[in-house]
Amino acid sequence: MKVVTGVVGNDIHVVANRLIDLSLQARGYEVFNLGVNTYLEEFFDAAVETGAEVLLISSLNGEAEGWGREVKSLKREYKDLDDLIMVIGGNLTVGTGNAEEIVPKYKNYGFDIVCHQIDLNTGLDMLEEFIQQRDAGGQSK
Ligand code: B12
Repeated sequence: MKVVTGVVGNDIHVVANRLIDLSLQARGYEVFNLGVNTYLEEFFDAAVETGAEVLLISSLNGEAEGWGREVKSLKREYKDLDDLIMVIGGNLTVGTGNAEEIVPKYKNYGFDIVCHQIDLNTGLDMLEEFIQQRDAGGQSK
C-alpha cells in the first residue's frame, strides 16, 4: 500500500519524519516522503501523482492547527481523493493541549485518524486497524 508522508507547514522538525519513513517501510508500505516544510496542496498533489491510499501528516511545532482547516475545501477541489485515508500526528497544538478537545477538532477538519502526542507505533497500529475495518466493511471509506 502506498503512503505519502511529510511534515506540514513551516515546520523543520525532521527526526520524527525519518523515523516514520523507516517504520512505514518496515511495515511493508511503499513510502513517498515529502520531508519537512510541506504545504497541504503538495500532499494532495503527491497523493494524486502516486495513487497513494494513505496521507500521513506530522506536525511538531503545532502549526497544523492552522493548516488543518483547509483540508475539507482542498478535498473538494481534488475530487478523486474521497477514499484517501487521512492520518495526522505529533504535537497538534501549541503547548500541551488536551486530546479530548483536539481529536474531534481534527476529525471535523477531515482527518480519519488523529494521534495527538501518541507514540508512533501505536498510531501505526491504529492505521492498520482502520484499514482492516474498512476492508471488512466496518468503515465508511
Ligand atoms: C530538536 C528540536 C528542535 C530542533 C529541530 C532540528 C531538526 N531539524 O529536526 C530546532 C532547534 C531547530 C528546533 C526549532 C524549533 N522548535 Co523545536 N524541538 C526540538 C525537540 C527538542 C526535539 C524534537 C525531536 O526531534 N524529537 C525526537 C522525535 C523522535 O520525537 P518527536 O518529534 O516528538 O516525534 C515522535 C512523536 O511526536 C510521534 N509522531 C510525530 N509525528 C507523528 C505522526 C503520526 C501519525 C504519529 C502516529 C506519531 C507521530 O512519533 C515520533 C517518533 O516517536 C522538541 C522537544 C521535545 N523534547 O520533543 C522541540 C519542540 C518540538 N520544538 C518546539 C518549538 C516551539 C520550536 C520552534 C518554533 C522554536 C522557536 N521559537 O524558534 C522552532 C521551530 C521552527 C520551525 N519552523 O518549525 C516545541 C513545539 C511546541 C508545541 N507544539 O507546542 C517543542 C515541543 C519544544 C517545547 N516543549 O516547546 N526544535
